[in-house]
Amino acid sequence: MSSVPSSDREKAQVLRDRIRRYDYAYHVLDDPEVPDVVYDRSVRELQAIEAEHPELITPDSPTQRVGFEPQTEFREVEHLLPMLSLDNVFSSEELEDYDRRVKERLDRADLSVDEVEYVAEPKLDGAAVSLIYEGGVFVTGATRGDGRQGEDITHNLRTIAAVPLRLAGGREPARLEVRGEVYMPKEGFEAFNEKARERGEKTFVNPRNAAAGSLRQLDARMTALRPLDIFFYALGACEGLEMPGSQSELLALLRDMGFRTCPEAELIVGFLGCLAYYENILKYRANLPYEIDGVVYKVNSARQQEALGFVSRAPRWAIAHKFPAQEEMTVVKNVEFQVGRTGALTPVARLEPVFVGGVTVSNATLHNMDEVERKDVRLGDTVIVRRAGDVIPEVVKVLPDHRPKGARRVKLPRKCPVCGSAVERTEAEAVARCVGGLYCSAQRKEALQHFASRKAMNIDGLGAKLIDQLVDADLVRTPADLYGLALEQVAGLERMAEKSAANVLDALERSKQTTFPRFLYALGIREVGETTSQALASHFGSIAPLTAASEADLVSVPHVGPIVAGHVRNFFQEAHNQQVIADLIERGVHWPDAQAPVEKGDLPLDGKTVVLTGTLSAMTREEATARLRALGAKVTGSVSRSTDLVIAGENAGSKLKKAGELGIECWSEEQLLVLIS
Ligand code: 5U1
Repeated sequence: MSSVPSSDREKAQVLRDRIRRYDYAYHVLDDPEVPDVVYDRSVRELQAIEAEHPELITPDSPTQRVGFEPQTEFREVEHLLPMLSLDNVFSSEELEDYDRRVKERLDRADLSVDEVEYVAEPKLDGAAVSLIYEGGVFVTGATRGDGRQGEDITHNLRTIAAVPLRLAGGREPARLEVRGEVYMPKEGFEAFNEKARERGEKTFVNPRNAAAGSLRQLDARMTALRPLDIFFYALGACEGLEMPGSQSELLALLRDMGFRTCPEAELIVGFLGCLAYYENILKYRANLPYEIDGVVYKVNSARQQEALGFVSRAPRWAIAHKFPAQEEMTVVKNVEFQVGRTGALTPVARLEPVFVGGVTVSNATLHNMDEVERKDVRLGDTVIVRRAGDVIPEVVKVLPDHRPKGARRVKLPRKCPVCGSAVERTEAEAVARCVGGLYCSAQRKEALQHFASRKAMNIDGLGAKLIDQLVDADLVRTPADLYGLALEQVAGLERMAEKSAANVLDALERSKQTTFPRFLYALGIREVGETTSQALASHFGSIAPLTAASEADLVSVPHVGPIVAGHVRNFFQEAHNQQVIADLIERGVHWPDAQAPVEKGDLPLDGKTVVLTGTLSAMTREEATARLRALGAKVTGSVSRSTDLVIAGENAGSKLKKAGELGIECWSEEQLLVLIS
């Protein structure tokens, strides 16, 4: 007789069922039944009972996900039914051909249809796996391998919370083989790499390698630390369960049994339906929380699938429609340095042109010298470049086996490549800077572009090209020179019609009437964005007291910390900057002093797009998001050119870095707290 009191036995059973129900709601329905703390409490309660009565532990208990004994090898396992692969199409023409061939074959099999029904879903960039359930319990899981035989990764698959250890709905078919794709969500991938970087450990090149690498761990405790997830999409062998009559019913059955399926899966009709689905997913791709490399279409009807059959290992009833490759191989011809508005030198790889992500790429950013050194990029190296969406192309990694003999390392120039001034790189900063300031024409051009931009002086028609011409012709050295331009000077520039020149001069004239915050923002003081400009303007009311303010005065302004105060102070102490301001005012730039106080109901972050990154200490992300929204902000997940402000907590990584590269204003958590208070 067991010594376990029946109340504990029953309690353990109730808890296990409850936790499975919570898991189902969370992973399959995407609709958590209870908050995380309640879930954790139930798991801890079950763990406590099992610790007291180990004989109550069952292999399918939700507490038994991570084994403690590392494996010594990966056993080979034979799939009950072969794992299929997919043929690909790369264009709408090829897709149309495929759909036509499907219709012709169905015709020949006396299953004529006007249009074929397909189930479409994104094609995940992960690792395909096959799981066997016996009597409703998960017993073996394997990689795809060669399609017939894979490696036993049961111990690692058990650690993935979305893998049911027992089928839902009390189903207990004799044997079931379920197929799906393990993936690492983008956010988890970035966070994982960021941590690895901080610890000086190896990073993963992409989420696919991250998923595959994580599944090939001998110690499941390592896999358990990786943020893995899974979508299921197919059945292999199926004993004791009737196979559904269509792919859409199959997906519904999988969900019923507790398997997570892709929420983007859709039933569509015909070639045009496929194409519309493809276009839509392609557009939506950047917003999906996981990486995909195309979409998969599967003929919906099982009867039609059977009639279509297979060619070698690929079914004729399914096809992958691949997106243009986002990564390609090419050669680094040279590395040059671009100089930005703040003098930052950005190393840029000049590449052998290569078609990637749908465009020809001949330049890729290397971000900064730390990055060049970490990736060990040398001249003549063969590299992988990546262009995802409209993100600036970047060098992902070097292929060392392709390195030519004597490939030269990249050296940070000691002199600015544009103006010849010294280049400085402080210990604390990854960024190297030209110290030439506005003497440097590259910085001057960038500063003038910023000055003329929409949120600054808003000078219509004064774009990058015209500014380049004006600076190169030495007609403009400072922003004040813009207001001294004569019509003949502008009209005399190459490809500039008199009418366009007159329009630019009109726009310059109109821009003279501005506001104090816009004027401050237009000056391009380091780390002084729109919000800080607004705060400085409200606090000081006019230019004279701001120019005379000490750092102590400045830090008393909301959003201004010691670093920003230092930048503001240094800017106004510089005689050259004082002269430019005096010249601008003399040439007619003006604004009503003492800005009207913010009207009641006007929110301080109205219309601003804000991104939170890193770990906040005073509140959760959700609270911070709610507070920011209450201040009028739109809170988004990723940094782009349309981001106005990034708020960085502890250990902020790639998003903060990107914000820096794009010149986006960044605040600490303290600055946010000041605004809230
Ligand atoms: N989304 C999805 N990926 N994928 C891969 N569905 C899908 N189906 C596959 C494969 C190899 O094979 C089916 C034909 C079973």
